[in-house]
Amino acid sequence: MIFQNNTSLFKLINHFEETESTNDLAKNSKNNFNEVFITEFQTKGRGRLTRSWFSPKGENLYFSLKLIIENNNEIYHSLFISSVAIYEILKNIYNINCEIKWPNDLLIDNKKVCGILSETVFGERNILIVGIGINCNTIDFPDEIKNIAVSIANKIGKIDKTKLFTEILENFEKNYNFYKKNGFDYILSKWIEYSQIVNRHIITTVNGIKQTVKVVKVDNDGYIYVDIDNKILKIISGDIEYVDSINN
Ligand code: BT5
Repeated sequence: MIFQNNTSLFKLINHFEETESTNDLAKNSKNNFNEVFITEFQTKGRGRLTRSWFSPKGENLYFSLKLIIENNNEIYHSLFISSVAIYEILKNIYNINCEIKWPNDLLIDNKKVCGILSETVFGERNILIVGIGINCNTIDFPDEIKNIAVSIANKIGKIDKTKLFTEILENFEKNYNFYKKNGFDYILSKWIEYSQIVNRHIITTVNGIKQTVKVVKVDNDGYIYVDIDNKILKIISGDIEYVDSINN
């Protein structure tokens, strides 16, 4: 399979038939430039914490962007750039109604089509790894995730995943270059629009208790703030669920 790179941001696309996790390949690379690792099959695809990522052979996209970063703000910001870039391709080129779920999952009909796992390596040069899994052509998911996972094929039929990959990389570069030149504001405003998160009710765990709360704002860095008994609280990490769905 040929994965084409039309960007100048990434110097190399490293393609593997099989690997444990593309994030590990990216982590272990000694190359001193931005590059991408992509595979047909992951034997130990990872989610956040200790979760796993269902990665059947040949069907979907599993890849990691390895980016050399200049300052630490770029870590969090680049994740928003990724979800914005993927959203725009799905929506504008494939005509799929999707939404971004904080911090950077992508949902179709409230089910997950894409997950993003970021990892960092600090050293002489600091490296950000953005691991992206997109369900492209899987039709049937295993029982454990069949109620929460969806593929592009489930929505619009099978697609050419190599084409989707090239489109996403190009749009990532476009948004990334814009960000490097102009800062995070515009990317964040797009992310807020695509997630429609402000004023929405979410379920999240606060102080160990799962509760439904309303999002009141997103700050300049993309952190969300919720209203809990008239106290405003910043959510830094964790999982959220949307209570009310949007019609876009
Ligand atoms: C994520 O974790 O959503 C990040 C997934 C990142 C996967 C990519 S693939 C390329 C790169 N290499 C890797 O090893 N990883 C990255 P999290 O938010 O923790 O979600 C994981 C949870 O989503 C699991 O516990 C399941 O419930 C569910 N899940 C697992 N596989 C799924 C899939 N293919 N589609 C939708 N949901 C899935």
